[in-house]
Amino acid sequence: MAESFQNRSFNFLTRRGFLTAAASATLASCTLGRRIGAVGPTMARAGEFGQLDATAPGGIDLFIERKDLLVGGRPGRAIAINGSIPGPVIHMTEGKEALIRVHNLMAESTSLHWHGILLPFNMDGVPGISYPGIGPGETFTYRFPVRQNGTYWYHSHTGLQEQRGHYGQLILKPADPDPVAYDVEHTIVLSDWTFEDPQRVLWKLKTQEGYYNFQRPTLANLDDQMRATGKSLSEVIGKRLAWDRMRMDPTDIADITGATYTYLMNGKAAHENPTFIAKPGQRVRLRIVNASTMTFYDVRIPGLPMTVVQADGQNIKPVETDELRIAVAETYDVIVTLPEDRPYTLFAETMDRSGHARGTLAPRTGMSATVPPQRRRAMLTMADMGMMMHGDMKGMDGNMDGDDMQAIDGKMHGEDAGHQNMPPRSGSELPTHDLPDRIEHGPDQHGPASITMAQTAYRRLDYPGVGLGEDGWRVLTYGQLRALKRPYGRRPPTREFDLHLTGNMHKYIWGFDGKKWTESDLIRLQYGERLRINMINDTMMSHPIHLHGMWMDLYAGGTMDDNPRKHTVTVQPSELLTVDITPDAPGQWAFHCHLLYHMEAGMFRTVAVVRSFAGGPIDAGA
Ligand SMILES: [Cu+2]
Repeated sequence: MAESFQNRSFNFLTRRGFLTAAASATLASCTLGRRIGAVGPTMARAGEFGQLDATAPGGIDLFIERKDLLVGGRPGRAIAINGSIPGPVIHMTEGKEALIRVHNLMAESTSLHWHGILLPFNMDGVPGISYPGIGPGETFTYRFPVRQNGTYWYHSHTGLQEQRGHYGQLILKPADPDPVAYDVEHTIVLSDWTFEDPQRVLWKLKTQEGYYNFQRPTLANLDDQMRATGKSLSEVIGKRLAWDRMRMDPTDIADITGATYTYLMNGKAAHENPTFIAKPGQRVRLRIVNASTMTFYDVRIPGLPMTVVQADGQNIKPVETDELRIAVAETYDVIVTLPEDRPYTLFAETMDRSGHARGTLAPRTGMSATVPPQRRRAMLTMADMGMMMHGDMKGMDGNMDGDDMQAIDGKMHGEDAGHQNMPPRSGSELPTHDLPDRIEHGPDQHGPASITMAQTAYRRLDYPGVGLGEDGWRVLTYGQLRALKRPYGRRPPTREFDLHLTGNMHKYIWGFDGKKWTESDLIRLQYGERLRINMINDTMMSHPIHLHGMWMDLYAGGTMDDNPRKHTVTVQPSELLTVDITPDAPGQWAFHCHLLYHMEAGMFRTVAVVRSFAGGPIDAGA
């Protein structure tokens, strides 16, 4: 039955620039790959995905199944979509209706969420919020009008399934002529893969703090630290002890590292060298999606500047840069042009410097260029701790020493805990430009579910991120993002609240305002209001925060005319980041950290867009 569905409704695109070989390979693997237990030399390779058009007549079918695939040349237990990881690139055309039948061929429940897409809430694909999920053997039909364009992606919202490859790219073609000119385009899906059972990874994180952080300073590498910092043995030991008192680690930049991860570009490991054809002089559009569960990537092409034209599917004023950090769940579109008839390395280094994904941009197949060495791992700094005291950001070496740490220690474990959150402020119109550059932390310490807390959180819009900006080349920042055209619905907010990002790394509890999802209430937004959320990151990690169903208008230092809008915003350690929202999509929506294991550990809220705060049912027909 499944076979006939498939053959009838696969619509392969022939758009120039896409590799048709990949498409036919997918058709083959879909048909053959369903044979259970295919192993050894006959096992299909990850990364052989096709192209489908969900707005073509008849719609499309997606088949979700457990499948053994060669990942980086090793057999792994994947969750494949139409036979592959990533799943097919799904195209849609703005103004048309998308029709997607998702068939669950697994013995467990699944789901499929359209990341960044505006649609009725019951089409959003989050089990327990939008619908019950897709049970074993069941088919769920998604049908929604396509109201936007740009580069997006889709993925499972069930348990840890995304870690096994349940994701793919979405390309939404604009109804009007595309303001971005290009000759060829390529899909770049970055992800992280483990051969371990993801549940076991989570268990290790919960029971052994820093399990995957083999880079932490230890007695054995005190010598290295002394050499690197030019400090004495006692200073180095003092610093180490200070971090221990803080019960954190300056190298805790990622929870999960290359110790278990294989880093993938389009399902291929670095040594498999996925190749993207680009002739000299062509304008090449790279549609980059970070479909990782936990990995931030720093993307660059040595020798080639990149012109960033889109962020999270939204056109921005073009910015030329040399490197960009892409958070989990973000997308960036860049234009590059090869000046010479030679290959260039597309290098995606992990933020924690424990590995990389890599491909090659080349005029022909079978070529490769020099792969740059991985840079040294970065250390968190005083700024990450919100310790830019007295506004004096100059004259600091950026690295904390033991005395600084003692001062912080005293502040952070003060006796003034237990206060209530500040009530939401509302009333008159709030300012929309030149917002305050910092916020002092209130008395609430958010209880035992929050172990660290910066005294002051700062705007860090021009900070490229830990480990970036010292290499002598340009790095993209949020402060550079400006919408190409003024987005709709911009007006001053009349209500605001602060939302603290909190966590306890020992117990591996992550949440908002010190509470896990299971301990929290709904966040209620009134339909049509204009609302501001000030996100304050009390933790030492960067969290990519994602709101379903509605745009977040990011305060990026511009004005209502040109601040960008995003579906996912990274909040860096000790950062104050502000977004304005118009809740224009009635229903229930997910709002969460997109680091999969943080979400699973509780950094998640349900948002309800209601007709009135006075009560009454959620009116989906509003
Ligand atoms: Cu997080």
